[in-house]
Amino acid sequence: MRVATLGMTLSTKPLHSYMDEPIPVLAGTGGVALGEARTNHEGRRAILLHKEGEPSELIALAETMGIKIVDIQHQKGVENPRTYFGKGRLQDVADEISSAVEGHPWHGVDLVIIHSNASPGQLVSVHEFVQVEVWDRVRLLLSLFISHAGSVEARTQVRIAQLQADRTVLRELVNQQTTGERAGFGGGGKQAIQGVLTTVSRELTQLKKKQQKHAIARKERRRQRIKGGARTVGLAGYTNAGKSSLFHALSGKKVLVEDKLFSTLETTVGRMEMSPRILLADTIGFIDELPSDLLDAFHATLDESLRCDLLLLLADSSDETSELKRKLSTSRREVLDRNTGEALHMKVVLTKSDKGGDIEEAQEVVRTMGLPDALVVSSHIGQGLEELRESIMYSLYGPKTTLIVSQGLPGSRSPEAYVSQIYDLGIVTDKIGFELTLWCGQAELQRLIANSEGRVSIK
Ligand SMILES: Nc1nc2c(ncn2[C@@H]2O[C@H](COP(=O)(O)OP(=O)(O)OP(=O)(O)O)[C@@H](O)[C@H]2O)c(=O)[nH]1
Ligand SMILES: [Mg+2]
Repeated sequence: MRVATLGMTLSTKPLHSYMDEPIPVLAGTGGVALGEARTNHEGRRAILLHKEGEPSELIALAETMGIKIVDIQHQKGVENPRTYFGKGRLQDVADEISSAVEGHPWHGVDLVIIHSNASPGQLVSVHEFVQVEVWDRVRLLLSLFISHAGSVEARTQVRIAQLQADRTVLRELVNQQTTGERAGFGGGGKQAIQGVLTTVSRELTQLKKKQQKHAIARKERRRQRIKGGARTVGLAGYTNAGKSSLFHALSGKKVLVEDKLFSTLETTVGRMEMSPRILLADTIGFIDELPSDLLDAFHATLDESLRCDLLLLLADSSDETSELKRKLSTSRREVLDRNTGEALHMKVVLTKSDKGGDIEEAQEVVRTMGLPDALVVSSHIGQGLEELRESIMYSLYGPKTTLIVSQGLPGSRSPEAYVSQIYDLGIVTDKIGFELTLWCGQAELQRLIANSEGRVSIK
């Protein structure tokens, strides 16, 4: 069913069987979708409405999806909570879009992006003026997540976030009709929106059940790992900090690495090379001002990475000082706010040391933020990785232990059997005859010694 309202088309069609189809975009014109779903934004041209703050990150986010920001319109100081920009200025933007002929930089613009997080009312009002699709920062992120979501779990998460955002705009439309703000909007239009709202709510309920199942499965996998004596190391940090690259360098497991924001949307767990008892978790990155309901959609996946024995908080050492500070404080806040219920053991890792950033300066930023001294690494050229491995081991197991397996004593098991058990128990770094030096958990160590009939002792 389709109902034309305000130049928008509400469609109830795509709200089912989302798993095997490209995710339909209900969020579109002022948050309300237009007929066919659009998940590929490559080649689109957009105007950015900007009031304050640095726009480069949002431009990079748009570029990640292949959207070109052809112009930035600034309007400082105008307070119009209804329309974001002043009405006159919005009308100018609308006129320019509609009259741009071939050769004009605005020719082909079919998207207006609001630089900040807008209210549903602002989205609807701005759309009313410009008559092309309107996104705010949240909708830009949602569209980006949709185009990057590869797995069923990621798509479920993103779809939930998207429907929740759509619901707020739909409610605003219903509200405007009820209060009579929206003239010429017949009862049929209202019914249609309410119909979509009902379908959205129904789909949300189903998706949340599905998400719950994914979360339970994750929890169970985690429980099994812990039971098996594994220790976990989570990688966290601002988007594009180099998490997946470090994960790959330490685990050898292939994950998506791209010079794009939000390449990774879900948690991947892999074993640390040569230390299979240590599990690493790569996960979605953080970004400033991500509304909490949007991040909440990712909480199951984030939790899997953040509930760990050791958290590595990554930051790009080649970023400008102010950028580094901003990204680190956002990441730290997100990590701490997530309140995983477990004491976080955290290390800061400055990445991309081969890029020629000012490492001393970066270290100073870390220090002034009251964070522990950072380790410095390059996943590309391997710099600092050995020190990082050692430091991970030390955090997880404390100092190394040297064990001696005695050969002369009688017992039900051979010395070789104990040696092999020691290899299973921890990470052996040296072996001279029956003397083995290793990293391993104290509880496991005490158990081995107690059950060794006096054969195994600490040097
Ligand atoms: N020069 C250099 N580039 C690096 C290094 N590590 C990562 N990069 C680059 O930085 C970009 C982002 O790397 P990723 O590993 O995908 O970063 P991420 O934190 O996983 O990013 P998201 O998943 O998008 O949040 C890619 O272009 C990488 O090639 C490094 O040690 N040196
Ligand atoms: Mg990644």
